[in-house]
Amino acid sequence: MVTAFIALGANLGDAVAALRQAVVSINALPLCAVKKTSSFYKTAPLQMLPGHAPGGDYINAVLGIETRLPAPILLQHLQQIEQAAGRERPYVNAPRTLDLDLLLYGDGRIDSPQLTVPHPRMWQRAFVLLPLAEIAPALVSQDALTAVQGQTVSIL
Ligand code: PH2
Ligand code: MG
Ligand code: MG
Repeated sequence: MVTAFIALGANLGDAVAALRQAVVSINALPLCAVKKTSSFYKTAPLQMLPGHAPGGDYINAVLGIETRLPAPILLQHLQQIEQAAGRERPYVNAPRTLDLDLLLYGDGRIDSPQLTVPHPRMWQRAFVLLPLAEIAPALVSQDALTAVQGQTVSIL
């Protein structure tokens, strides 16, 4: 059994409903159980690539799950849930109905074309670190939180 953490985000359509449905769908996956759900956070879009319209505010959250699925299979299931929520990818970082990112898979390190774990940008993102610190405080140091304190996030 592996403890994994998944970041949820949406800024198109009914984002709160999409995240709530995602929690239900992830808990219903084979060999997966949701153990911890962070608060939902309202977050300003973080623009990581110049030249791309970031869209409106996001709703973000982080889940802690226990799973017996291998990480690549878990990722495939997460992508199917994104598709079911109407996810389209017209361009990088486009506004989205649902984004599910695998942050951590136990202490596993994965570097494949499909999947990088730990998520390579998680330590730059308050919208990931604050909800993660809420459900797994031992995983996020005070220094890590200080590094992202300029970013606007608030509990919904
Ligand atoms: N996701 C991105 C890009 N920027 N900003 C916020 N606030 N929340 C996100 O989930 C987010 C983002 C790419 O995945
Ligand atoms: Mg994603
Ligand atoms: Mg993402």
